[in-house]
Amino acid sequence: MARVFSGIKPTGEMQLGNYVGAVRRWVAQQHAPDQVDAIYCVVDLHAMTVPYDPAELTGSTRRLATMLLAAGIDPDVSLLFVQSQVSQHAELCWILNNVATFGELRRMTQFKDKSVQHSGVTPESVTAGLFDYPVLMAADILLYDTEEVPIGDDQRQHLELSRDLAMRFNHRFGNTFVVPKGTFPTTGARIMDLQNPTSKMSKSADSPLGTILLLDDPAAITKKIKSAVTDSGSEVRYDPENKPGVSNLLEILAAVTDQTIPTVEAEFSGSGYGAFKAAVAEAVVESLRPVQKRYETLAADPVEVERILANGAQRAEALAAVVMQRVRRAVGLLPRPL
Ligand code: AQP
Repeated sequence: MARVFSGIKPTGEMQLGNYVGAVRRWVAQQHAPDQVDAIYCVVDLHAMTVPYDPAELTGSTRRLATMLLAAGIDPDVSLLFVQSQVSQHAELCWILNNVATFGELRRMTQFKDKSVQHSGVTPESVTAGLFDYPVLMAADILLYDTEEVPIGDDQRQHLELSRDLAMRFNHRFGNTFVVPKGTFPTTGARIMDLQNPTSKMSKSADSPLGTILLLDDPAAITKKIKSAVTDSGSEVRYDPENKPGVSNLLEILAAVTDQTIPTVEAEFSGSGYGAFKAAVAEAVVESLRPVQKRYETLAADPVEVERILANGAQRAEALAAVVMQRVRRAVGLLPRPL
Protein backbone atom coordinates (compact mmCIF):
# COMPACT_ATOMS: atom_id res chain seq x y z
CA MET A 1 0.00 0.00 0.00
CA ALA A 2 1.36 3.41 -0.94
CA ARG A 3 2.04 5.70 2.03
CA VAL A 4 0.19 8.97 1.48
CA PHE A 5 0.59 12.16 3.53
CA SER A 6 -1.12 15.54 3.24
CA GLY A 7 -1.89 18.47 5.50
CA ILE A 8 -4.11 21.49 5.89
CA LYS A 9 -3.46 24.71 7.81
CA PRO A 10 -5.84 26.02 10.49
CA THR A 11 -5.61 29.61 9.30
CA GLY A 12 -9.39 29.96 9.14
CA GLU A 13 -12.37 27.87 8.13
CA MET A 14 -12.06 25.25 5.40
CA GLN A 15 -12.98 26.71 2.00
CA LEU A 16 -14.26 25.08 -1.16
CA GLY A 17 -10.80 25.07 -2.81
CA ASN A 18 -9.31 23.07 0.09
CA TYR A 19 -12.23 20.67 -0.16
CA VAL A 20 -12.27 19.95 -3.88
CA GLY A 21 -8.53 20.44 -4.44
CA ALA A 22 -7.47 18.16 -1.59
CA VAL A 23 -9.80 16.88 1.12
CA ARG A 24 -12.42 15.23 -1.09
CA ARG A 25 -9.67 13.20 -2.72
CA TRP A 26 -8.29 12.20 0.66
CA VAL A 27 -11.72 10.84 1.54
CA ALA A 28 -12.14 9.02 -1.78
CA GLN A 29 -8.70 7.45 -1.53
CA GLN A 30 -9.59 5.70 1.72
CA HIS A 31 -12.02 3.41 -0.03
CA ALA A 32 -10.40 3.12 -3.45
CA PRO A 33 -9.60 -0.42 -4.65
CA ASP A 34 -5.88 0.45 -4.63
CA GLN A 35 -6.23 1.40 -0.97
CA VAL A 36 -3.53 3.61 0.50
CA ASP A 37 -1.90 3.93 3.89
CA ALA A 38 -2.94 7.51 4.53
CA ILE A 39 -1.83 10.08 7.08
CA TYR A 40 -3.64 13.44 7.30
CA CYS A 41 -2.51 16.28 9.47
CA VAL A 42 -3.80 19.64 10.71
CA VAL A 43 -0.59 21.63 10.32
CA ASP A 44 -0.94 24.16 13.12
CA LEU A 45 2.77 25.07 13.20
CA HIS A 46 2.35 26.38 9.65
CA ALA A 47 -0.50 28.63 10.78
CA MET A 48 1.91 30.48 13.11
CA THR A 49 3.98 31.84 10.21
CA VAL A 50 1.65 34.79 9.60
CA PRO A 51 0.17 37.17 12.21
CA TYR A 52 -2.45 35.24 14.23
CA ASP A 53 -4.42 35.25 17.46
CA PRO A 54 -3.59 32.36 19.87
CA ALA A 55 -7.20 31.78 20.96
CA GLU A 56 -8.33 31.74 17.34
CA LEU A 57 -5.63 29.22 16.44
CA THR A 58 -6.83 26.85 19.19
CA GLY A 59 -10.42 27.15 17.95
CA SER A 60 -9.54 26.83 14.24
CA THR A 61 -7.40 23.76 14.91
CA ARG A 62 -10.28 21.98 16.68
CA ARG A 63 -12.83 23.07 14.07
CA LEU A 64 -10.64 22.03 11.15
CA ALA A 65 -10.02 18.58 12.65
CA THR A 66 -13.77 18.23 13.24
CA MET A 67 -14.42 19.34 9.66
CA LEU A 68 -12.01 16.72 8.28
CA LEU A 69 -13.94 14.03 10.14
CA ALA A 70 -17.23 15.51 8.89
CA ALA A 71 -15.89 15.52 5.33
CA GLY A 72 -15.35 11.78 5.65
CA ILE A 73 -11.85 11.13 6.97
CA ASP A 74 -12.31 7.83 8.79
CA PRO A 75 -9.88 7.58 11.74
CA ASP A 76 -10.16 3.79 11.65
CA VAL A 77 -8.80 3.79 8.09
CA SER A 78 -6.56 6.88 7.99
CA LEU A 79 -4.34 8.43 10.60
CA LEU A 80 -5.50 11.93 11.60
CA PHE A 81 -3.54 14.13 13.99
CA VAL A 82 -2.37 17.65 14.81
CA GLN A 83 1.19 18.50 13.74
CA SER A 84 2.40 20.24 16.93
CA GLN A 85 1.42 17.21 19.02
CA VAL A 86 4.23 15.24 17.33
CA SER A 87 7.47 17.03 18.19
CA GLN A 88 9.55 15.33 15.47
CA HIS A 89 8.10 17.69 12.81
CA ALA A 90 9.95 20.66 14.31
CA GLU A 91 13.05 18.54 14.98
CA LEU A 92 13.34 17.32 11.40
CA CYS A 93 12.65 20.83 10.09
CA TRP A 94 15.75 22.06 11.94
CA ILE A 95 17.90 19.32 10.44
CA LEU A 96 16.58 20.03 6.93
CA ASN A 97 17.25 23.74 7.45
CA ASN A 98 20.88 22.78 7.10
CA VAL A 99 20.27 21.17 3.73
CA ALA A 100 17.96 23.83 2.22
CA THR A 101 19.58 26.97 0.85
CA PHE A 102 18.62 30.61 1.23
CA GLY A 103 18.59 30.99 -2.57
CA GLU A 104 16.03 28.26 -3.21
CA LEU A 105 13.72 29.39 -0.40
CA ARG A 106 13.82 32.95 -1.68
CA ARG A 107 12.43 31.75 -5.00
CA MET A 108 9.24 30.28 -3.48
CA THR A 109 6.34 32.25 -4.92
CA GLN A 110 4.01 31.64 -1.98
CA PHE A 111 6.55 33.33 0.31
CA LYS A 112 6.60 36.33 -2.00
CA ASP A 113 2.78 36.48 -2.10
CA LYS A 114 2.20 36.00 1.62
CA SER A 115 4.90 38.42 2.66
CA VAL A 116 2.90 41.26 1.11
CA GLN A 117 -0.63 39.93 1.73
CA HIS A 118 -0.92 40.57 5.48
CA SER A 119 -1.55 44.03 6.82
CA GLY A 120 1.26 45.44 8.92
CA VAL A 121 3.81 43.02 7.46
CA THR A 122 6.67 44.61 5.57
CA PRO A 123 9.53 42.83 3.79
CA GLU A 124 11.67 43.63 6.86
CA SER A 125 9.19 42.27 9.41
CA VAL A 126 8.27 39.02 7.65
CA THR A 127 9.01 36.17 10.06
CA ALA A 128 11.77 33.66 9.56
CA GLY A 129 8.99 31.07 10.02
CA LEU A 130 7.20 32.20 6.85
CA PHE A 131 10.46 32.00 4.94
CA ASP A 132 11.07 28.52 6.33
CA TYR A 133 7.52 27.26 5.72
CA PRO A 134 8.47 24.98 2.78
CA VAL A 135 11.20 23.29 4.84
CA LEU A 136 8.69 22.46 7.58
CA MET A 137 6.39 21.12 4.87
CA ALA A 138 9.23 18.93 3.57
CA ALA A 139 9.79 17.66 7.13
CA ASP A 140 6.08 16.82 7.47
CA ILE A 141 6.21 14.72 4.33
CA LEU A 142 9.63 13.05 4.72
CA LEU A 143 9.00 12.09 8.36
CA TYR A 144 6.61 9.32 7.32
CA ASP A 145 8.42 7.74 4.34
CA THR A 146 5.67 9.28 2.23
CA GLU A 147 5.37 8.10 -1.37
CA GLU A 148 2.45 10.25 -2.54
CA VAL A 149 1.24 13.72 -1.59
CA PRO A 150 -2.27 14.61 -2.83
CA ILE A 151 -2.36 18.42 -3.00
CA GLY A 152 -3.76 21.30 -5.02
CA ASP A 153 -1.82 22.97 -7.78
CA ASP A 154 -0.81 25.91 -5.52
CA GLN A 155 1.49 23.59 -3.54
CA ARG A 156 3.35 22.23 -6.59
CA GLN A 157 6.48 24.34 -6.04
CA HIS A 158 6.72 23.37 -2.36
CA LEU A 159 6.40 19.70 -3.24
CA GLU A 160 9.23 20.04 -5.76
CA LEU A 161 11.38 21.51 -2.99
CA SER A 162 10.57 18.56 -0.70
CA ARG A 163 11.75 16.22 -3.45
CA ASP A 164 14.95 18.23 -3.99
CA LEU A 165 15.73 18.24 -0.26
CA ALA A 166 15.16 14.49 0.03
CA MET A 167 17.45 13.79 -2.93
CA ARG A 168 20.15 16.19 -1.71
CA PHE A 169 20.03 14.73 1.80
CA ASN A 170 20.27 11.16 0.45
CA HIS A 171 23.20 12.15 -1.75
CA ARG A 172 25.06 13.84 1.11
CA PHE A 173 24.26 11.52 4.04
CA GLY A 174 23.32 8.21 2.42
CA ASN A 175 19.96 6.81 1.49
CA THR A 176 17.59 7.94 4.26
CA PHE A 177 14.40 9.41 2.80
CA VAL A 178 11.81 8.13 0.36
CA VAL A 179 11.51 10.71 -2.45
CA PRO A 180 7.79 11.59 -2.59
CA LYS A 181 5.71 12.47 -5.62
CA GLY A 182 2.80 14.91 -5.81
CA THR A 183 -0.60 13.89 -7.14
CA PHE A 184 -2.92 16.59 -8.46
CA PRO A 185 -6.62 16.43 -9.31
CA THR A 186 -7.72 16.63 -12.94
CA THR A 187 -10.53 19.04 -12.03
CA GLY A 188 -10.55 21.44 -9.09
CA ALA A 189 -6.75 21.62 -8.81
CA ARG A 190 -7.00 25.41 -8.52
CA ILE A 191 -10.33 26.93 -7.54
CA MET A 192 -10.21 30.70 -7.96
CA ASP A 193 -11.63 33.52 -5.84
CA LEU A 194 -15.19 34.31 -6.99
CA GLN A 195 -14.57 38.06 -6.87
CA ASN A 196 -11.07 37.95 -8.29
CA PRO A 197 -10.88 34.90 -10.54
CA THR A 198 -7.21 35.40 -11.31
CA SER A 199 -6.25 34.69 -7.65
CA LYS A 200 -6.82 31.37 -5.94
CA MET A 201 -9.61 30.96 -3.40
CA SER A 202 -8.06 31.09 0.10
CA LYS A 203 -9.16 30.76 3.71
CA SER A 204 -7.38 33.93 4.68
CA ALA A 205 -8.17 36.09 1.62
CA ASP A 206 -9.63 39.53 2.39
CA SER A 207 -12.64 38.79 0.24
CA PRO A 208 -15.51 37.10 2.13
CA LEU A 209 -17.72 37.27 -0.97
CA GLY A 210 -15.07 35.56 -3.06
CA THR A 211 -14.61 32.54 -0.79
CA ILE A 212 -17.13 29.75 -0.16
CA LEU A 213 -16.65 28.31 3.31
CA LEU A 214 -17.73 24.75 3.97
CA LEU A 215 -20.02 25.89 6.76
CA ASP A 216 -21.70 28.67 4.75
CA ASP A 217 -25.47 28.22 4.76
CA PRO A 218 -27.31 27.69 1.44
CA ALA A 219 -28.38 31.35 1.24
CA ALA A 220 -24.79 32.58 1.67
CA ILE A 221 -23.46 30.10 -0.91
CA THR A 222 -26.13 31.12 -3.40
CA LYS A 223 -25.47 34.81 -2.85
CA LYS A 224 -21.72 34.39 -3.33
CA ILE A 225 -22.10 32.39 -6.53
CA LYS A 226 -24.78 34.70 -7.96
CA SER A 227 -22.54 37.72 -7.35
CA ALA A 228 -19.43 35.99 -8.72
CA VAL A 229 -17.54 38.11 -11.23
CA THR A 230 -18.25 36.83 -14.72
CA ASP A 231 -16.85 38.09 -17.96
CA SER A 232 -18.13 40.25 -20.78
CA GLY A 233 -20.25 38.39 -23.31
CA SER A 234 -22.91 35.90 -22.35
CA GLU A 235 -21.52 32.58 -23.48
CA VAL A 236 -20.85 29.76 -20.98
CA ARG A 237 -17.51 28.57 -22.31
CA TYR A 238 -14.35 27.14 -20.70
CA ASP A 239 -11.58 29.57 -21.55
CA PRO A 240 -9.50 30.37 -18.41
CA GLU A 241 -7.47 33.03 -20.18
CA ASN A 242 -10.29 35.13 -21.64
CA LYS A 243 -13.18 34.04 -19.38
CA PRO A 244 -11.60 33.31 -15.98
CA GLY A 245 -14.82 33.88 -13.98
CA VAL A 246 -17.04 31.56 -16.03
CA SER A 247 -14.25 29.00 -16.35
CA ASN A 248 -13.85 28.93 -12.57
CA LEU A 249 -17.58 28.29 -12.11
CA LEU A 250 -17.41 25.49 -14.71
CA GLU A 251 -14.46 24.02 -12.81
CA ILE A 252 -16.40 24.16 -9.53
CA LEU A 253 -19.50 22.59 -11.09
CA ALA A 254 -17.47 19.79 -12.70
CA ALA A 255 -15.64 19.09 -9.43
CA VAL A 256 -18.66 18.98 -7.12
CA THR A 257 -20.75 16.88 -9.51
CA ASP A 258 -17.88 14.55 -10.47
CA GLN A 259 -18.18 15.35 -14.16
CA THR A 260 -15.66 16.53 -16.71
CA ILE A 261 -15.45 20.16 -17.76
CA PRO A 262 -16.50 19.41 -21.41
CA THR A 263 -19.62 17.63 -20.08
CA VAL A 264 -20.80 20.55 -17.93
CA GLU A 265 -19.77 23.04 -20.60
CA ALA A 266 -21.94 21.22 -23.16
CA GLU A 267 -24.88 21.14 -20.74
CA PHE A 268 -24.88 24.94 -20.36
CA SER A 269 -23.65 26.00 -23.79
CA GLY A 270 -26.96 27.67 -24.72
CA SER A 271 -27.78 29.05 -21.26
CA GLY A 272 -27.37 32.57 -19.95
CA TYR A 273 -25.20 33.39 -16.93
CA GLY A 274 -28.24 33.59 -14.60
CA ALA A 275 -29.43 30.00 -15.14
CA PHE A 276 -25.85 28.73 -15.12
CA LYS A 277 -25.01 30.39 -11.80
CA ALA A 278 -28.24 29.10 -10.22
CA ALA A 279 -27.28 25.55 -11.23
CA VAL A 280 -23.74 25.94 -9.85
CA ALA A 281 -25.12 27.29 -6.56
CA GLU A 282 -27.54 24.40 -6.22
CA ALA A 283 -24.84 21.81 -6.97
CA VAL A 284 -22.48 23.31 -4.37
CA VAL A 285 -25.23 23.53 -1.73
CA GLU A 286 -26.20 19.89 -2.32
CA SER A 287 -22.63 18.61 -2.23
CA LEU A 288 -21.93 20.38 1.08
CA ARG A 289 -25.24 19.55 2.78
CA PRO A 290 -24.23 16.09 4.15
CA VAL A 291 -20.84 17.41 5.31
CA GLN A 292 -22.51 20.26 7.20
CA LYS A 293 -24.94 17.84 8.84
CA ARG A 294 -22.16 15.54 10.02
CA TYR A 295 -20.20 18.56 11.27
CA GLU A 296 -23.10 19.57 13.50
CA THR A 297 -23.20 16.12 15.11
CA LEU A 298 -19.44 15.89 15.62
CA ALA A 299 -19.09 19.44 16.95
CA ALA A 300 -21.55 18.51 19.70
CA ASP A 301 -19.06 15.89 20.97
CA PRO A 302 -15.66 17.62 21.32
CA VAL A 303 -14.39 14.99 23.76
CA GLU A 304 -14.65 12.32 21.07
CA VAL A 305 -12.76 14.53 18.59
CA GLU A 306 -9.99 15.06 21.21
CA ARG A 307 -9.81 11.30 21.74
CA ILE A 308 -9.41 10.66 18.00
CA LEU A 309 -6.65 13.29 17.74
CA ALA A 310 -4.78 11.97 20.80
CA ASN A 311 -4.85 8.48 19.36
CA GLY A 312 -3.67 9.78 15.98
CA ALA A 313 -0.78 11.69 17.57
CA GLN A 314 0.36 8.60 19.43
CA ARG A 315 0.39 6.47 16.30
CA ALA A 316 2.10 9.21 14.24
CA GLU A 317 4.77 9.67 16.92
CA ALA A 318 5.62 5.96 16.79
CA LEU A 319 6.14 6.12 13.00
CA ALA A 320 8.09 9.39 13.20
CA ALA A 321 10.43 8.06 15.91
CA VAL A 322 11.68 5.28 13.62
CA VAL A 323 12.51 7.69 10.78
CA MET A 324 14.15 10.17 13.17
CA GLN A 325 16.52 7.51 14.54
CA ARG A 326 17.60 6.87 10.94
CA VAL A 327 18.04 10.60 10.30
CA ARG A 328 19.99 11.21 13.54
CA ARG A 329 22.38 8.40 12.70
CA ALA A 330 22.87 9.69 9.14
CA VAL A 331 23.72 13.26 10.19
CA GLY A 332 25.95 12.29 13.11
CA LEU A 333 23.70 13.07 16.10
CA LEU A 334 23.73 10.72 19.07
CA PRO A 335 20.69 8.46 19.22
CA ARG A 336 17.89 9.67 21.46
CA PRO A 337 18.05 7.78 24.79
CA LEU A 338 15.19 5.30 25.16
N1 AQP B 1 -8.06 27.43 -4.26
C1 AQP B 1 -7.65 26.17 -4.17
N2 AQP B 1 -7.92 25.28 -5.15
C2 AQP B 1 -7.51 23.98 -5.06
N3 AQP B 1 -6.82 23.50 -3.99
C3 AQP B 1 -6.54 24.35 -2.99
N4 AQP B 1 -5.91 24.20 -1.81
C4 AQP B 1 -5.90 25.37 -1.15
N5 AQP B 1 -6.53 26.33 -1.86
C5 AQP B 1 -6.94 25.72 -3.02
C6 AQP B 1 -5.35 22.92 -1.35
O1 AQP B 1 -5.85 22.69 -0.04
C7 AQP B 1 -4.87 21.94 0.69
C8 AQP B 1 -4.71 22.54 2.06
O2 AQP B 1 -4.17 23.85 1.92
P1 AQP B 1 -3.54 24.62 3.15
O3 AQP B 1 -4.60 25.02 4.06
O4 AQP B 1 -2.49 23.80 3.77
O5 AQP B 1 -2.77 25.83 2.51
P2 AQP B 1 -3.14 26.78 1.35
O6 AQP B 1 -2.91 26.10 0.06
O7 AQP B 1 -2.34 28.04 1.58
O8 AQP B 1 -4.70 27.06 1.57
P3 AQP B 1 -5.46 28.41 1.74
O9 AQP B 1 -6.89 28.09 1.94
O10 AQP B 1 -5.09 29.34 0.63
O11 AQP B 1 -4.92 28.96 3.13
P4 AQP B 1 -4.31 30.38 3.46
O12 AQP B 1 -5.33 31.40 3.08
O13 AQP B 1 -4.05 30.36 4.93
O14 AQP B 1 -3.04 30.47 2.68
C9 AQP B 1 -3.59 21.97 -0.12
O15 AQP B 1 -3.40 20.71 -0.73
C10 AQP B 1 -3.84 23.02 -1.16
O16 AQP B 1 -3.16 22.72 -2.37
